[in-house]
Amino acid sequence: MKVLVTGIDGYSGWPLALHLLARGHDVAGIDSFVTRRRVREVGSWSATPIPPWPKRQEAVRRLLGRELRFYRGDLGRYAFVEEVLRTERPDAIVHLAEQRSAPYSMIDVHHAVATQAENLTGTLHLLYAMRAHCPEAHLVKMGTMGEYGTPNVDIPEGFFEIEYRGRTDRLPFPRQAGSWYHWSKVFDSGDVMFASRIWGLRATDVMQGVIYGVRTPEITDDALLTRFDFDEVWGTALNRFVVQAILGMPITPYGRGFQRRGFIALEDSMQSLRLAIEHPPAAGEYRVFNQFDAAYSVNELAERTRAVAEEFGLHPTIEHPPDPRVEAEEHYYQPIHDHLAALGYRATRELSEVLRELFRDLRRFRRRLEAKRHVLRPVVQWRSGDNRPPLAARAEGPAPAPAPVPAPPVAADVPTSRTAA
Ligand code: USQ
Repeated sequence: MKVLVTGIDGYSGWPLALHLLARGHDVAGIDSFVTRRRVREVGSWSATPIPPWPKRQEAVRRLLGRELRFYRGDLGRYAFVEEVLRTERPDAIVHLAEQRSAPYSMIDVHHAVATQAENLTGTLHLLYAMRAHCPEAHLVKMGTMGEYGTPNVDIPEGFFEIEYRGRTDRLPFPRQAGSWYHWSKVFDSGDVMFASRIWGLRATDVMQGVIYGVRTPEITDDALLTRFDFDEVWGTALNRFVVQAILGMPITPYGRGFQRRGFIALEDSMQSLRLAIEHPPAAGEYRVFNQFDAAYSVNELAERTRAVAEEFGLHPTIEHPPDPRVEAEEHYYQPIHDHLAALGYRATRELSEVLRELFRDLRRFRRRLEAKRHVLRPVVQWRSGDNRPPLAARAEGPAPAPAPVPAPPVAADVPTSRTAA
């Protein structure tokens, strides 16, 4: 199939491109490199060194023997989106090109507005351009499990049957997102559902859990590594916990730590997206997949990380900083996830196994982690309307260490006629 991946330079976009190429699909990608810039904005970098784009493209040619077509540009420019869709006429579009960090969206009013304006604009531009140039294509839209929040009932896959005052209907399940970022995905979901209805587009809305890990089978060489963020703003829970353990810092489940989320390994997330692409819905159908493997509390993640760290001779402690977010720290959590299994999805990676792989991989990049250890500490507070001052202070890094005082020479350093001889 001919697949267009928006956000191809990102954490999931890049391994997805490799995975699809390895499976014989024809892949083109779009990116504006905005994530690279925004990670620098908060004073951080990817643990894995990410080469400039032409080198990535060249590595694909050399190691996979495949061509990867690329369009540099911003989905905020409709003329650009139209031009790419008119040229490519893809069978499927996997839309990953969105601001993906909840803490980033909570920094201040400008980051909140940028997140929602960019995410909604990009999705609407894609929907309109699809209608005009490839109405038969299938949109696989990256949403998030966080759209649902943490209701005190089971979470269905998008829709549920409800009886109210003696009448029944099949309605979208209520969304109760927990950040401006997560709300942008809720609004996107409404737009994609509506476009499918009025224009007969086919769409899969992927309610993605938290992804973890850095490796997929296609990443056979360091030149093919995907990015790995670990700072407070761009790094996700488990990825951060491993880095904390490697750096000898306490592992930080926020607050009481009983908040549960759905998690999925990077490799299995790629498998799920490919299955969605290879099994498109009917024209006019809008379907929702809850995409995660297993639910864990952040306390459980911290314990599992500590146990694997011990195997590597590390002895991290676990600390509970006050939760910078506004979220339930203990709650019911039972999402249903049957749709992908019905397409043949089977989890291939187990949490502790991926943890071991992470420790092995990341210890090689320890110096890059060390250089940025100060960006692990959480400073973006959900309750604050302006987190720029503490963020700016932290981005500058720790105060330089005072110049070392030269130590007096110890006896063995003092040349004597005997040692000098
Ligand atoms: N958390 C900690 N300690 C940390 C970091 C996070 O306890 O050091 C907690 C958070 O408070 C939260 C949970 O871990 O309860 C998950 O946070 P996260 O930063 O790992 O992930 P989140 O902000 O929810 O967002 C990530 C991705 C986002 C994706 C989402 C899926 O950044 O793009 O949409 O996971 S989901 O969580 O299912 O909404």
